Amino acid sequence: MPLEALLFDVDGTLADTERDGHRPAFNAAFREFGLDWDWDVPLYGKLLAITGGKERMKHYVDTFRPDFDKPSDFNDLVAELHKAKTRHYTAMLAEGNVPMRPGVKRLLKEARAAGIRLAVATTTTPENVTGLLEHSLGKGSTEWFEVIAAGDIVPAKKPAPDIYVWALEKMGLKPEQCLAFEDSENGIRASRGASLKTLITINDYTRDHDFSGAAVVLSDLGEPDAPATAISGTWEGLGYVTLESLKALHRS
Ligand code: XBP
Ligand code: MG
Repeated sequence: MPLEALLFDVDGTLADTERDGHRPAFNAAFREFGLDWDWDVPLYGKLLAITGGKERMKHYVDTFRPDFDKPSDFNDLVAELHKAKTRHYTAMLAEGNVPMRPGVKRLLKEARAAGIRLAVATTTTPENVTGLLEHSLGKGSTEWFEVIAAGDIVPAKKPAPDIYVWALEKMGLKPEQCLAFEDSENGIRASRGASLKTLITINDYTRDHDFSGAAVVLSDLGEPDAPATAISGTWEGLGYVTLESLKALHRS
């Protein structure tokens, strides 16, 4: 079956959003609410095991803050905190300080020009996706993506395959017609769970993750003047990921 579509994770894959984006946005929300919660870089790495911001905050309280006296409306507090966090995060995006990872824009443009269909499958909140696309990829780039599957649209977040299954159904595609792009173990468990061939680009938080089942694990997508390196699997491309090299990976 020919390659018809590319499905992209967002956080860690399109852009390095977690350490200097989501993390400080959570901390700003905690301060706003007068909480003494503070997520430093190593702690946030541990918390990333739980996908979804609301789920992550609940996990933090249960695991790291047994001293916290949960109010009876704890779920509402978490929802309000998450709204504040999203406000802080999208304000950061609007400043345009969260760049796309190497090769992302180049590859998306190449795929688009060749009529390859594009989609997003992510755990993060929908407005975070559009904010990142519009401010970091370019105005109007949200329209490049036929489907943006995000956030609470499916109740079971990654590593459940549901978000990918939802996107495939919406596009009327079989997994064999697509490639997925991920950066994390929870991400590849979701994409492989939906039977998608998956290309991994690692980042500082995910380099030691278990990427069993990946078609290839790369440092990044690379650029002509800054080639990607293969972490595992063979990569016979030009040194950077092109549509032609993706088609070869898809056939293999
Ligand atoms: C991303 C997530 C999200 C973000 C924060 O995972 O797990 O929770 O960290 O965004 P993936 P929200 O890259 O696998 O999609 O606070 O909006 O959830
Ligand atoms: Mg990710």
